[in-house]
Formats: sequence, structure tokens, C-alpha cells
Amino acid sequence: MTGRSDSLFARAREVIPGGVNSPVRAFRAVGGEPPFVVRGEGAYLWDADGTRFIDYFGSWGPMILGHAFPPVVEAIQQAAARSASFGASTQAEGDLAELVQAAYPSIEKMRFVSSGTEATMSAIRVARAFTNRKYIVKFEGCYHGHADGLLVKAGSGVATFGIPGSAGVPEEAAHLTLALPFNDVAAVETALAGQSIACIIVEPVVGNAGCIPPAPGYLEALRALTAKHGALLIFDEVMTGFRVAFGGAQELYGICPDLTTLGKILGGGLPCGAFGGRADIMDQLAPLGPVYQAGTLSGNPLAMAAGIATVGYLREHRAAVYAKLEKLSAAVADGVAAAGDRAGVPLTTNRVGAMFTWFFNSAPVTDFATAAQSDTGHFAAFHQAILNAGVWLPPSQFEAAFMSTAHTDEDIAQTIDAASQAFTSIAQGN
Ligand code: KE4
Repeated sequence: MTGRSDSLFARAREVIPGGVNSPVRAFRAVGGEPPFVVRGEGAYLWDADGTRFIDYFGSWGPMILGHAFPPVVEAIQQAAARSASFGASTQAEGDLAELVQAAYPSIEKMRFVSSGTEATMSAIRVARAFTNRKYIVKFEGCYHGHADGLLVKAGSGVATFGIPGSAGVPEEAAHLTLALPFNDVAAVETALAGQSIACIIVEPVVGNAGCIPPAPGYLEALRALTAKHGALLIFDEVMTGFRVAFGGAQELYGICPDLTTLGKILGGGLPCGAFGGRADIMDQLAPLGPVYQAGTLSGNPLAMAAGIATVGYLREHRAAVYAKLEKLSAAVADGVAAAGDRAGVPLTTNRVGAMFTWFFNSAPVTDFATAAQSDTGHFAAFHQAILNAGVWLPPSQFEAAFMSTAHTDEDIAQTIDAASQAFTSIAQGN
């Protein structure tokens, strides 16, 4: 770090805890100081020192069409000229809702909110009301935002209730959540047989432990077991929605959840989330039913405009977009993996469509426990070396990398070359 970024970071730390508005941005897991971004265009970010980076975190998922995609920029500009917010209903909310329904047939009714956190906490509240049950199940390594009941670590035994995963989370809140191993059907059977569970919330493809695909038959088992025990199945597709397929993981794996949460790509980079599903469940919400949920900026016209432009473009160009994302993602994932092999650096590469992770691990990564065996020191060294070569990966071994339609074959070649040099440096013990 030199120049303006480091002075901007120093200033930020004076007024913002850690100098960041979200912890992962502080680079604590990889060392060094984060570049401060001044501009993005296409697949690239530029920092305050004028350095250009190929961007593989894409604002943590939203920027699937690349930064400053002209149709999205124009839509936001036009909406802003009509005022940024009304706090009243607009046509755009129905327009985007219908676009979502066309992609997610399981979503009979939905409500927009301003973040993925709001979406998941609201979905859980409506699930609890609908089932008249209070206990929920999540999975270790899955992140669903920072609502109290979702910041929970696994208890001592597989089927024991959670313990707080953060200071400030009362044990009473954690106690209502079971945190189970991902990809372990027996653990789910034990939990559902032993307790009256309102819902299971799952990242159908885990992104928040790094990318971990569901084992064959796992999602089908969650669907069958929740139906058998009267629990609702919530697919948290905040990350996978429009990412692994236009219709998300539920399209890719052919599963119909009771509720779905969306975010990230849905808002095209603006603050936007949504939760939705069966109408008989969603009609529990005020003003129709007894479940309260609200938001000043829910359905915000700028976010709706950005979402309509983004989701509309993905729908209009669906075949070409997802074919390109698959080609570019396979090329970079496999190319970097091959470079690691050549350098003798053990890697496990997990990928589902345009989300992927290189685990510094010689064993298969199938859940958080195996992901946690990865060599985070080697990851940190890799991250720093490849960043210095102009390639910006998500700054944690336990995050997924993302491809956009703006990346080019040249970007992929540059990335593989930078990775090869970084692996050589690691293999030489530098
Ligand atoms: P937000 O409240 O950050 O919009 O969404 C929370 C959320 C919910 N569900 C899933 C599957 C998510 O991945 C997220 C947020 N993802 C992280 C990235 N791992 C956001 C980045 C950050 O926290 O800064």
C-alpha cells in the first residue's frame, strides 16, 4: 500500500470501526491494507493510487454484468431524476416482482427489502408464524446476514442448540437455532425427529465458507425431510440467485423450496433484497396477516430500476450470458488449479457456474470442517502476491470468487499468469 489508499484508510479508521463498513473489507484475513476504490468499469476496479485490478469479488456478487454496465447506469440516472425515494408504491415494484416470479416459479408472492439480512430474518419470522414453531436449523459455514438468531455456532452435540457466534447475541436467541454440518443428511434427520422445527435455512450452494456444492441428493433430502416433519425449507439464494443459473440453485437442482431469499444481483449493485414463496405463507404478512415486517426504503425506485435493468438484461440474453459465464469461469478455475499443480501447491477447486473457490487444501472440501483445514497462511500469501500483480480476489479463503460477463479471455490469461508466479513464490517458501 502506498499513497492515497493508505492515507484514506488511516482517515477512515478514525471515524469508522476498523475503517470499513463491513469487516471482510479490512483484509484482516489476508494481511496488508485494502486499496480504496475510486472507480469500476467492466471487469476492473481502480484504486486511489491509480492501480487497475481485475475484479473477482464483484461487490460480493451483484456485479455479474460488470461495473458501470451502461443500461444499469442509465436506468439509475433516469430514476434518480424523478427523485430517489417516495415511501409510496410505484409500478417498478410490480415490474421487478414479475421478472423475479418468471425466474423463480416457487415465488408466488414476494416482498422487497434493502439487504439480504433483512430478507432472511423476515423469511424466518414468517416461517415461525406460519408453523407456530420457534426453533430453526442452519448449517455451519453458511452465512445468512447478521440477525441475532443467525450468528450462531454449533452447540456441543450435533443436535444440541446453538451458542452465540458473536458478542451481543443473547444465548436465548442462539438457543433457538441448531447449527448442523452441511451435506450431512443424518444430522438433519436427527434434528427434525428430535425437535419441532419451524424451518431449515440453507445456502443451496454454500458460498460463505468458500464455494461448497451440495452432495448429490442432499437438497432432495432436505426437501423430503422438511415436508415430512412440517418444517419449511428456505433457500437462501442471496448469493446463488441469478448467479449459478438465471433461476438460481432451485432451477439448477430442480428443488422447490417453500420460501426463497434473494439479494445482491437482484438490485444490480443497489441496496436490495427480497423474500418470497408460497402465497399461503406470505399472506401472513401485514397488512393481510399478523406478521409485522416493514422498511423505509423497501422497493426503493433506484434499486428497482437497477434490478429491472439487470434482471431484464439477464433474461433477454440468458443463453449467451450463462454460456459465457460458464466458459470464463471454467477457464480461470481450471487454469489457476493447473498452475498450482505445476508449482506443487496442493489445491482443491470447487465451482458451481460463475462462483468458485481455490482451497489451499489437498483433500475434498465438502463442509465447513474440511474447508477449515485449508492452509489460510498460503491463501493469504497467494492473495497478496496476486493482488500485487493486479488481480483482486475476495480477501478470505472462506469466500467465493465471482465471474462477470465483462471479463475477457485476456483477463483470464493474465490471472492465470499472475497465479502461476504467486504459486512459484509460495512453493519457494517466500
Ligand atoms: P447482506 O445483508 O450483506 O446484503 O446479505 C447477507 C447475506 C445473506 N445470505 C447470503 C447467502 C449472503 O452471502 C449474504 C452476504 N454475503 C456476504 C459475502 N459473503 C456479504 C459481504 C459482506 O458481508 O461484506
